[in-house]
Amino acid sequence: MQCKSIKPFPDNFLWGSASASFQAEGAAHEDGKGDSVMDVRVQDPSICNYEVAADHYHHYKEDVALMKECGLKAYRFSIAWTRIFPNGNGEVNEKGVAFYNDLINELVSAGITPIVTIYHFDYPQALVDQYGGWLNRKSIDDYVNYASFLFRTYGDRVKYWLTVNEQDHVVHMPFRLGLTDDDRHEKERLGFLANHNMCVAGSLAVKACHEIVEGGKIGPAVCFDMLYPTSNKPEDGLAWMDAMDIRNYYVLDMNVRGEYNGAFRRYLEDRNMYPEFDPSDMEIMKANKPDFIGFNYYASKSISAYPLNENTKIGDIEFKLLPDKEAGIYQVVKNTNLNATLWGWEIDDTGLQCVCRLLWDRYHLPLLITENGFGNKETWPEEGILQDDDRIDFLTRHLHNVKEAMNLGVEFIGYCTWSFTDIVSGHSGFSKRYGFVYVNRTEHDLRDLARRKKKSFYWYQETIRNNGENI
Ligand code: BGP
Repeated sequence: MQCKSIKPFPDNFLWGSASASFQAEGAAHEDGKGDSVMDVRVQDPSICNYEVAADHYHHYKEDVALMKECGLKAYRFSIAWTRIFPNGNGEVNEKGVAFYNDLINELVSAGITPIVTIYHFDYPQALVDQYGGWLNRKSIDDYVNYASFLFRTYGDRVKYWLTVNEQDHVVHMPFRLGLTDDDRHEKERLGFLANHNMCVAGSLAVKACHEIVEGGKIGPAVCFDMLYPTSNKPEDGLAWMDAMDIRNYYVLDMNVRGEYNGAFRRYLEDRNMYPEFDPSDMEIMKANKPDFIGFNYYASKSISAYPLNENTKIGDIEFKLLPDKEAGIYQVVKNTNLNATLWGWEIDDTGLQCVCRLLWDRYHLPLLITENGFGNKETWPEEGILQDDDRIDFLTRHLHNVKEAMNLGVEFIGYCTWSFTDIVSGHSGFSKRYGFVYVNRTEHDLRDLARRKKKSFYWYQETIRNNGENI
């Protein structure tokens, strides 16, 4: 709604930026680090791998100094599980432990609050080899042991923790689970089994965090696209509701309410994908609620009904990375009202306000926006600095919607842009940049990896300085 006036951001609002270990650090085989599923995946050779990335492992002091100069209040990063436990379990790698101690100390002395993601896609390959990874219940113990080790080691300085990044995506991305089988339906079934085990593991990590970290707060970091019904046809409204339950709410409903929502459960049962488990699992989830909801927001999607016809049957799915058409339920269609990034991600700042309000209404937990950003193709100009006005516009509009949601009563902990420096994109290597700071390398030419401040760096610096008054 349009309000008469708009209240400012609170003084303790965490203005942050985010990254993930495998996308930022590089040093993929240095100082005893073990392989993760991201290191061993087979990918398009035209895209860079994670060997060097933005070389944050060797540039972390410089990067933190730039964060300090920008005025960041928080930095969200993930710990590479295989730097701490190269085999996923067993022996600790002291050099890996030392790296994160140094990084955390550097942040704390720069006055920047660390927000740590325990697991962001880079699952230990050794656990896949040992017992099948997330498909096996042993994975729950190994995750909880690893998380507890982090709480004991860093919990004196780290008070904000995130359990799993984008679990709702991981379960649909077989290679991130270490699965190589070709049968996509079977992979979906296994994905939902992994989902269940991750939910139990995440809830036990919430418990451990509360027991070990004094004043610790912990929550999930899901991906939450806004979905809209494409038209006012009732069947599109119904398809939208189904899609919200089975694409968007299902992980949070397990994390926060300790339940499979009705539509999600029926969806799994109809497709023989509902996992077998002991009812005590749901008690674990119910008893260990997160303290906040972390979510990544990039885009919205438009949803239409997709009724069965003579060529389709229940269980048929078409994928575009994630399920795109679910026979008998819904399909994702292009939203002609929105512009999109070069990669087709529909840009929708209003959608962010909608998501904030939906999540607040459903769960009544404070929100931490763990990622939001604009990916673009960028090259450093011959003269002057990179004028990334599109990014400034994108972030300004999205932040304005956060401010509006706040004015309507939604509680926030903070907001992290994706990303601070350019880092490797999840699917597009170094050709898709998100940072305030340009990293001088290309897909396969490492150049000097020098850091250069883009125009948006100064915009964010000013925004933080005036606590979002310009938003
Ligand atoms: C999120 C992931 C991040 C990051 C981001 C941008 O889904 O949590 O790790 O990759 O998306 O995506 P991409 O790099 O594919 O543009």
